[in-house]
Amino acid sequence: MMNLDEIYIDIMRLIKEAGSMIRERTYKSREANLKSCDIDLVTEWDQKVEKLIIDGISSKYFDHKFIGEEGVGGTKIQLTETPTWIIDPIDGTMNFVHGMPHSCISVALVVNKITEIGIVYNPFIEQLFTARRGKGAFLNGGPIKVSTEKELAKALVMIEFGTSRDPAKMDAVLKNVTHLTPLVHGIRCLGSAALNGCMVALGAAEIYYEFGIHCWDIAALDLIVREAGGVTIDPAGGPFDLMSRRVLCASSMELAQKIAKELTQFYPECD
Ligand code: LIP
Repeated sequence: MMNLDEIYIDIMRLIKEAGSMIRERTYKSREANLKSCDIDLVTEWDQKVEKLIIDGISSKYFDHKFIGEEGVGGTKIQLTETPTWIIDPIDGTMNFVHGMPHSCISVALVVNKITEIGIVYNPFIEQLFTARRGKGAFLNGGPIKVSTEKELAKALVMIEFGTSRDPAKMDAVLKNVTHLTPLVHGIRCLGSAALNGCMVALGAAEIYYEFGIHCWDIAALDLIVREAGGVTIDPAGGPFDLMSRRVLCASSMELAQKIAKELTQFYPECD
């Protein structure tokens, strides 16, 4: 029998430790290595944070599995019924490298393919978003709720440009910006998928969508948004698939379906 209360205390301790580790580093070095292309970055701190969390959890929970952005756990991306931690050690690595204080640690625990815990922690401006299934969503311990706005014309929409220079993908991104700009209240981009989603949970924005993200970018935000009263669906309007590399979250299903109808779709290869 899993003791989720105890697991939650353990992961919070590790995330706080990881946050203290990276908080000091952001302005000190702009060094980064490249992954899939010149805008897909990794720093030594991404790897250190992922290792700290995996080592900390696996020293106590021997059967837990890990899907981490940096592959420190060595496992390939495969979501099974086994308790699995989905970890983005630094979401918003580009921001981190530039010293822009919008990066976070994003961690979710998925058991039997159901997300039980979601945590997004921005240690640079001390924003800790947390959710446990069925228990609501919180910012720094205080409950948060999505916005009640139902009009697309009054909705603030979080978007991203992503970490790929694939021309087909960029074409879809830019078409959407051009098409949506006159239809919505405003368009914003924080440079972190997880923090964009948390803005919807907080009620500070109504919509966030992206094509090309990975499961580690969105696993935690999905639970946080739903626990704050919002929805997460596929950007074409169907059910959300964590491994599809497509996400649309919104403060209501009504608003989610309204924007889904307006989007030029892009279908990346799945995780
Ligand atoms: C990135 C996000 C960025 C999003 C990319 C990617 P990384 O994660 O922060 O906002 O557009 O799709 O998910 O590489 O910084 O962890």
